[in-house]
Amino acid sequence: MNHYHSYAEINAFLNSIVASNNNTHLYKLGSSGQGRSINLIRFSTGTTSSGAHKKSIFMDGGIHAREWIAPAVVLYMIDQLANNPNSDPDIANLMDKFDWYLVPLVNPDGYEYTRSSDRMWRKNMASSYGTHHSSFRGCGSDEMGVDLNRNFAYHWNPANGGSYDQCEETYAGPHALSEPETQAMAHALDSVSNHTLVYLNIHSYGQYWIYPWGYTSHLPADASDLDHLGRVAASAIYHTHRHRYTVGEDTVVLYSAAGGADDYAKGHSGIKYAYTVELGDTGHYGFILPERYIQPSGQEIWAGVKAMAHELIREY
Ligand code: 0X9
Ligand code: ZN
Repeated sequence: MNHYHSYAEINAFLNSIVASNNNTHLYKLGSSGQGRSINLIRFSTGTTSSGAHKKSIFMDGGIHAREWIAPAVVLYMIDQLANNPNSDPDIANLMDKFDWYLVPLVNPDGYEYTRSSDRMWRKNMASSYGTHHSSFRGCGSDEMGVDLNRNFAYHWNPANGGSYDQCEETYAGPHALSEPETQAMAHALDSVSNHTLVYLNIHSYGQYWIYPWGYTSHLPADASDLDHLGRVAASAIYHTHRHRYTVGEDTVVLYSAAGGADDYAKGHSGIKYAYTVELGDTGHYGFILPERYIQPSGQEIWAGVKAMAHELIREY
């Protein structure tokens, strides 16, 4: 929990948990463009007494390659659920109350590329999409790829905060869900949505806890519910290491951008509490956050998630 790990190390960690923990299961959601597995670990102590799925919380990290703290924080939460290192009775309770779904690395190809070649890479590693758009001019071998957080199928629109140009950082892809990584995530979200209350799409940086819509400044009808639960999380985060997270709607707090995972989870899958979480810091280190920040980031986000879970127990 003090290092940023390779794709292979992350998989070895997941496999070791599943081998030694009866309540866990590893699912392969799909394969990346370069053939790496996109893995989900589920923690579940079983169905409800009537045989139904428990309410679930779904979290993922690493959709953007360079945001290394995001997969690290998801791995921190996986470690807390699997090993409960401080023997916290609260974790046993939350394990029993919810099913937990965690995907530590949505974009393994891009992540490995940031480790080997270009630390600031954001997109996946899709090869050239050729001449599908008239502005195609060709770009260098390290300028391909699709911004996976512009590629989801809910009001997908490259002109809204993305780009039609595959050489750009926010290239939205040739069409919605053109990428194997977004297909895998969309399918997973759709599969669990009828019993899933919360979806967190974890990024860095800026310290924001934000909610749909990203494609429009119109608020969802239940925005006050999302705002309230976001503030519960932000308050628990603040009381951990005194870091302030800004809560609000995507376009109000950040900017307008269509095709995001949060919009898909809420608008298409129907998961009520869909958020984008931008971890620390606020810009001093930015994406290149030193490893000593992994533990405090994990601690504060896990505190936020646990507070959110408790609030939901009161309400559902
Ligand atoms: O632009 C993004 O994809 C996210 N910020 S980042 O700096 N990590 O790239 C924010 C996404 C917010 N959600 C939507 N616009 N739907
Ligand atoms: Zn991001």
